[in-house]
Amino acid sequence: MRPTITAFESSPDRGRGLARDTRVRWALEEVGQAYDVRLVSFAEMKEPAHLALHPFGQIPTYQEGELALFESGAIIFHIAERHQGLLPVEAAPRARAIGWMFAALNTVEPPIVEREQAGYAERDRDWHQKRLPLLDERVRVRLGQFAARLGQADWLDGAFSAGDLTMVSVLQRLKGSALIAEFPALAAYVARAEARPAFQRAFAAQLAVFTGGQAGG
Ligand code: GTB
Repeated sequence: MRPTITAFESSPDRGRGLARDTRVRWALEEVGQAYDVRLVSFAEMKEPAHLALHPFGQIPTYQEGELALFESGAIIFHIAERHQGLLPVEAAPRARAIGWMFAALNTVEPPIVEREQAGYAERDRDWHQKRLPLLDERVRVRLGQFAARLGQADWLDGAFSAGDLTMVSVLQRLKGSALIAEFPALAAYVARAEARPAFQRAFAAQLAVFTGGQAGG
């Protein structure tokens, strides 16, 4: 059954692909599953109809028949479980790939989001400039640890997996920052993933929402 996801009607990132519908679109493209997109405004996301789908009033959501999901990680996992191509079939590498999804969302993403949000929410505080190096250092530590594990490999554990897709989606939030530039192997990892045709289609689809083209896959 063709799923429907939600995305921002007007993304604050102006089509840079940083909102979390992009990672869901990418997973759907990787497995060749066509999908529909329902665009929602910020006001609509807080209304009862959307809150019934997403208790926190956010995007993305995912509907497939009777099934309604929220949380990008859970949605990617569901897509990867239902289709071939994003999770290894063999139990041990499959479990490791799922572990990397959790690592991306629980260990790497939080310091990145914290640093990003400090940029908008605390900019005017007199302590902001003092706190920034501490936030940068937390991100740097995680990137260094992750870069050490990735080494010179193309992907985390052999073939590209949902673990790579989730990790790259998280690292993309640092694009253009000096922090990712400190780790050329990570910048190359992101670039390698972004060169995948499935990512290109997902990116183009979310950009089309901003430019007024056709959304969806
Ligand atoms: N943990 C949830 C998940 O992974 O699905 C987080 C979902 C989430 O943060 N959704 C955001 C949202 O709906 C959009 S992605 N926010 C509206 C609200 O909370 O009211 C976060 C995001 C938004 C915008 C940019 N940007 O413009 O650069 C980047 C990322």
